[in-house]
Amino acid sequence: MSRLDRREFLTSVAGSVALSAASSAVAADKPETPRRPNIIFYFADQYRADNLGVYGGRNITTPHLDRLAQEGTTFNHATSICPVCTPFRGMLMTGRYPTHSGILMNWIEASARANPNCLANAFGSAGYDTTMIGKWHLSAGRLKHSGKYEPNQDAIKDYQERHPETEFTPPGPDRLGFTNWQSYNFHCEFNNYWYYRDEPKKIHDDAYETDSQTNSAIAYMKKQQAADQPFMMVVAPHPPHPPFSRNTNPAGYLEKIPHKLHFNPNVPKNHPRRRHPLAARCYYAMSKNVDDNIGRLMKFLDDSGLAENTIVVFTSDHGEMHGSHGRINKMVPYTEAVHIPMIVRWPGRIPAGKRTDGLCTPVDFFPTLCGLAGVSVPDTVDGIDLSDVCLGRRQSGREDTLMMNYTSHWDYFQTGTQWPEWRGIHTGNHTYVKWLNGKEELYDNREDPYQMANLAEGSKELPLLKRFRHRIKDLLSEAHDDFPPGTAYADWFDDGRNLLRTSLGPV
Ligand SMILES: [Ca+2]
Repeated sequence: MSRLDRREFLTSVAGSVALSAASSAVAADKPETPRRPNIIFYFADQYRADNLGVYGGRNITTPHLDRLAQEGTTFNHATSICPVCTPFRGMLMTGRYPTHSGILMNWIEASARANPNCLANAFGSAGYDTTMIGKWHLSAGRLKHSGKYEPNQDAIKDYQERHPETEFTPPGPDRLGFTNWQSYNFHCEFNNYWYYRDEPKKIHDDAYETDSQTNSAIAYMKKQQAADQPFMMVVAPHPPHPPFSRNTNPAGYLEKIPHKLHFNPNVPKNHPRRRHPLAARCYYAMSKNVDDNIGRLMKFLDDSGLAENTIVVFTSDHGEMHGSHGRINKMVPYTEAVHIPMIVRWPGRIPAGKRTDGLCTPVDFFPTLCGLAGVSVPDTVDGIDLSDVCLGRRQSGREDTLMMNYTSHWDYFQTGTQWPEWRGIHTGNHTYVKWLNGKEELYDNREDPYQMANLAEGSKELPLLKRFRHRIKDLLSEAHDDFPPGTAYADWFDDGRNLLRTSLGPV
């Protein structure tokens, strides 16, 4: 069956299921027909794959996420192809490469005009109730009129004085199709948590951010149980994101983290993360708290009976370097920054306890969720429907993926500074990188999991290197990506960071 035929088939099956559900409500004596699956897409920020026991984590235990893996399928090679907040979120919501959606840097306005067919639009049109809980980071927020090239603190302060609720995204197209909203654009007040609903007025909660959002998710599902309508819910906690400090930690968790941490062998001996491990310990404290919240969520699903017909996905927007290759944070092509967890559970449908080597990228989430739920995928989507891989019917959906970092600063259109621009290819087994200055890197991730031997430095004529040099041209062409310096993209936006054009043309 072709991809389109299959979609139509699933849609028609799903449609008849919905009709059956309606008629069974009338004829109460007939056995109830299962309705379309609910979706919980839970992604923590900066959550490395190897935080989890199931990915070999050694610094914390993650019994609840490990249980999710035992009951679902785990992707060994899920990759955050543009490892920074907003581009990930843009790829999740649109299923498109950042060059096509225009969502290629933090703190810009995601354009519904350029991207009318988003994840929540698709599920909403298919009869789902759609809910966003947590960090949004698809709006320009406090940086809206702060310029495009250099941080301008005076402009940020001036804008904030005139617009105190900078992190509010109003109801309407800017919410990219979500109807229920308990969200905020960006803040790091994990212990003084606040969010917005439909008014530009902060709603404060005494609970730690991740705890609060999980409470909200459970309260929403309780309410939704009474409504005869499936839901698609995204839950996006900001922790474990910097700042990594006692003030931003969940109470009682730092005590659970060992004083002596395991660091990868590619972290220099004298790196500050090794010498002063408090920051990393705080990171793991926040990560441990995420696992406990997944435990609470799963317990609710068990107790309520929702577990059986609810697809749960756990992933992350990118990783955290923690000193590997001398770096912290993200925006680099190395495993610690790009390897994300990806576990999907749907009892009785998705094989339990299975590992797959199939590649999974952020542009694939949208069509994959649609494929699992029988929702039509818009033809604007660049990603691949991996539902057959999730369901154990196919080994993989793609052999390689483009990776990219468009600008050398996460909030401004800069070039060649702390996080120089690069493009790359990830195949699971290999990582190939080309930097804007022409430098190449090639790693065999099986033989050299810490990426310490750059094969491109050995022989410039290595056949594999030649193959990747050729292949990256195809992948860049597919994404309409000319690999320009990061400053070139400033022309895509006006002074309010609204999108004017993408690589496909004017918006
Ligand atoms: Ca992030």
